Amino acid sequence: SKSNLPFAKRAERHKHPLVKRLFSLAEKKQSNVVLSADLTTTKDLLNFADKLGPHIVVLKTHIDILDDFSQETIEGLTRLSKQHDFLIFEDRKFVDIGNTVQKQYKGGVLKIHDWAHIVNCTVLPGPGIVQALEQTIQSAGVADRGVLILAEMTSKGSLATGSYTKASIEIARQYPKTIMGWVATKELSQLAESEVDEEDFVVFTTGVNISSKGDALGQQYQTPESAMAGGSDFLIAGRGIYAASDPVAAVKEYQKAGWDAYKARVG
Ligand code: S5P
Repeated sequence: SKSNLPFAKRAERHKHPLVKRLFSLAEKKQSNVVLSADLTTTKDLLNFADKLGPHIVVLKTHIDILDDFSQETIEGLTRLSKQHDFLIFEDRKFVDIGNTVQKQYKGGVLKIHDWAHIVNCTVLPGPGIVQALEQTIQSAGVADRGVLILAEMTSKGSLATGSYTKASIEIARQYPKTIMGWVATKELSQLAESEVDEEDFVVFTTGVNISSKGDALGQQYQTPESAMAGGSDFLIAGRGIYAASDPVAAVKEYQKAGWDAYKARVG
């Protein structure tokens, strides 16, 4: 399966420019770590982005949790993303009719499309949500934007299962120019019949933590090794890294665990 191919090979074969860049970045930095930078001040966010940036391929934000969001936040993130060569993923989890989602993506105070390379959405509203995001991306005429579908969730009792998850894969296949892959606990391509031989959707796995099994609000974790064994490509970790007593040591530990597991898989 495609998950046994090296990232360099997948970069070469892929048609999505941002997926190509993501795989190449991973090879260059020898990292498949996505930092979930759930910090609540601009100072902390930029500080962590600066310190941990060299070890990650993507920095995932929840821009609406900042106490002091301003243009400075975005300028800082953009500067650091260039300096340390990582992509920015705003974990916005769009879920609405297409018309509303376009306004949320392009406009408001956050202007997410201007600065986030990657965003995600659910397919609860049906395929129109992806069509809307695709239209915004295509009319802006930029090549380095992409979308992930939230195909599963890590929290206890999640309803993002079964036919919802299967529909996520089917909808992804309808929008290969825009959809990079999905956020899921494991590889899911096999859930829906494969239409294209060359298909290669990227699997981002969240709920990754080396030293904890979960939290008091229903979060459930797996280790980097189990995520990679399940067919994940990129590991999203938040508190396991930024809340560690030594976050730089922690990010290096996740980087090594993820990269060793990747190397073992591709042989
Ligand atoms: O199913 C999900 C999907 C996401 S994107 N479960 C998740 O936990 N997330 C996000 O990943 C969540 O919003 C948070 O930003 C991050 C997990 O953070 P951690 O501190 O538990 O590693």
